[in-house]
Amino acid sequence: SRAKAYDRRRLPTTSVVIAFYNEAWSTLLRTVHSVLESSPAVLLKEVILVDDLSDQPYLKAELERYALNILLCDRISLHRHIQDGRLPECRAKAYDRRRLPTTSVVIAFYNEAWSTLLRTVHSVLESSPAVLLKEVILVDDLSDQPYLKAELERYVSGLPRVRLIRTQRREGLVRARLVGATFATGEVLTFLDCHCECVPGWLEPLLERIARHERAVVCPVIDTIDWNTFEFYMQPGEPMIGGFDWRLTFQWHSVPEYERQRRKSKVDPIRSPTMAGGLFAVSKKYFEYLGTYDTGMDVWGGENLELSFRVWQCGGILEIHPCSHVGHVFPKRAPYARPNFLQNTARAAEVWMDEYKEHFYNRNPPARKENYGDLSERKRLRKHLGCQSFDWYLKTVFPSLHVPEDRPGWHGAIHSLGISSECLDYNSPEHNPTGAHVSLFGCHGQGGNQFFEYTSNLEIRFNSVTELCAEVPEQKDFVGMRNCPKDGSAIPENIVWHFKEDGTIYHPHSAKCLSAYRTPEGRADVKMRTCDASDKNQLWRFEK
Ligand code: LR7
Ligand code: MN
Repeated sequence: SRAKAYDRRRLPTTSVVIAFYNEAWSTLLRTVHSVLESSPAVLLKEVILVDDLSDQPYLKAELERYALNILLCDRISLHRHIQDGRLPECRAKAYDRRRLPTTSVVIAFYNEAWSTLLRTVHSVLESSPAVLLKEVILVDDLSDQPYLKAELERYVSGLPRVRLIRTQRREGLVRARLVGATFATGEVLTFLDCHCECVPGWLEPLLERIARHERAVVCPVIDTIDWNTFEFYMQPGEPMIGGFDWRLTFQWHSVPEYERQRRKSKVDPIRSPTMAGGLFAVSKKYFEYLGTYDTGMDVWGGENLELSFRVWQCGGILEIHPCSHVGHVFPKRAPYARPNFLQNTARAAEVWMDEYKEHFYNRNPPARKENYGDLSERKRLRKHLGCQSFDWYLKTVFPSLHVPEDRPGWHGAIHSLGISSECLDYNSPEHNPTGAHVSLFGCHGQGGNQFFEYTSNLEIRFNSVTELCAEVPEQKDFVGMRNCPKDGSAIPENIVWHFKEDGTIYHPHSAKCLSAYRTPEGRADVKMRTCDASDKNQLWRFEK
C-alpha cells in the first residue's frame, strides 16, 4: 500500500463531514488536525464540523474561535507540502550540510492572517534541515489583531526553535527586521515575509553560496501563491531578475544576454541589479559591516532598492539562486496603509544616486517636498565604506537599463492650451502595458501617468514600468504606445514626433497633428487631425 503512487490532480476532491455531540475537546480537535495534516491539500476541500446542539461550554465560543482560525476559513493545511518542481540539476545536487553555515530566519509581521503566518512558520520548520536552522524569529510589529496576542504565544510556545519577539511600538518593516536580527544566533540571516512557503531544498543553495562568497547577498526565486485559491505557481525555468524604473518602483526584468553568457551553468546564481526586498539571505557579519538597514525608513517601501544599491556600490554582490524557491502570497490589499514609499525612497536616492536622483524627482514631483529627515549618518557610511558612484553602478551592474535624458524643458506634464485644465495622460494597464491610448486628464502635478519625455531622438516616451514610445498606428487617428527600440538601434518612423516651437506636436509619418477635443459625452480626449497652428486645440506645452 505504501508504495502505490497516486496522481493527485486526477482524483476528485472531498469534503470531510464530522458531526459531534458533547465530544471531548482533545479527541474532537485531534480528529480535525489529523484530517488536515494527513490529507493532501489538493484533495481536501474543507472540513465541515456539525455541532448537534452540544451543551458543553467549551464547545461554544472557544471552539468557534479556534475553528475560525484553523479550520473553516483556512481550508489548506498549515503543514501542506509543496512539491519540489525545481530544475532536475537542482534536485540532484547534494550538499554536505555540516560544512554549511547555520541560519536564523527572521520574519516580521503586522496584522497578518493566522493561517498565512503560521503556514510560513511551519513551512520553514518542515523544509529546512535541522542542523542548518538555528531558529525562526517572529517579530510582531505591534499588531492589534487579538488572535496575534495570547493565542499566538500559546501556539508558538509549542513549536521547537520558534521565538516570538514583540516591538514596543510600530517600527515598520526595516526596524522590525533589525529587532529580530539582534536575537539571531545563526551565522547567516535569512529574511522572509510572513506569507511565504518554501519549496524543499530552498535553504542549502543560499547558505552554500554565502559560505563560498561572504559578500554575496542571495535571494531565492520568488514563486507566486495565489492569494485567493492558494495555488502555488512554481516557475522552474530561468527566473526574472530585479530592476527598477525611474519612479524607483521595483520591476522584474528578463536576464540580459551578457549575464546569460557569463554564467556557465543553469544552476549558477544570477546577478541581479536589485532585490524585491522581502526574501534574502546574508552573512550576519557582512550585513553588519554593510550598515544593516537605513533605520530612518518607516513602515514600507524603499529599503529594497537602498540595500540593493548599497550592496553593489560598496563591493558586495546581489544574486538570485535558481535552485532556491520560495512562494509568496501577493495579496489584493495589504492589511495596512503604506504612506512612506516616497519618503523612504527619497532617502535612498539622496544617499546613493548622486545626480541620477533627479530622474526620480522629475517623475515624482511631490517627493521634492518630502521631509526625509537626517541623512548624515548614512552619507558617512557611504564614505567610510569607500563605495562606488551610481554612475559606476549603472554602467557596470545594470548596463541594460535605459537612462532618461530629461532634457531641461522637455519632460514632465504636457498641458493642452485648448482645454487648459487638461494634460496628456496614459493609464498603462497592469498586464498589458501597451494596451491603452494616450488621452487627457485633469492636470494633477504628481508625475505618474502624466509624465512624458521628449527625447533628442524625437520620441515621446512614457517610462513607468517599461520604456514606452508614443505612436500612431497605421490608418488610425489615436495615439497608442509601443515598446521603445533598444538604445542605439534604429528608430521606426512611426514613433518620431516634431514638438515644434509654436507648440504643435506634428507626426510626420501620418502628416497629422495632435489635437485636443471633446467627445460627444463631453469628455476631453486627443485625436490626430490635419494640422492647423491657429487651432488652440493643437497647441501644447510642457509644464514649467
Ligand atoms: O509596518 C510594517 N511592519 C511589518 O512588520 C509593515 C510590514 N511589515 C511586514 C509585513 O507583515 C511583511 O512580513 O514586512 C513584511 C513585508 O511587507 P509586505 O508583505 O506587505 O510587503 P510586499 O510583499 O508587498 O512588498 C515587497 O516590498 C517591500 C518594500 O518595503 C518589502 O521589501 C517586502 O519585503 C517585499 N516583498 C517581497 O519582496 C516579496 C516578493 C514581492 C515582489 C516582487
Ligand atoms: Mn509580502
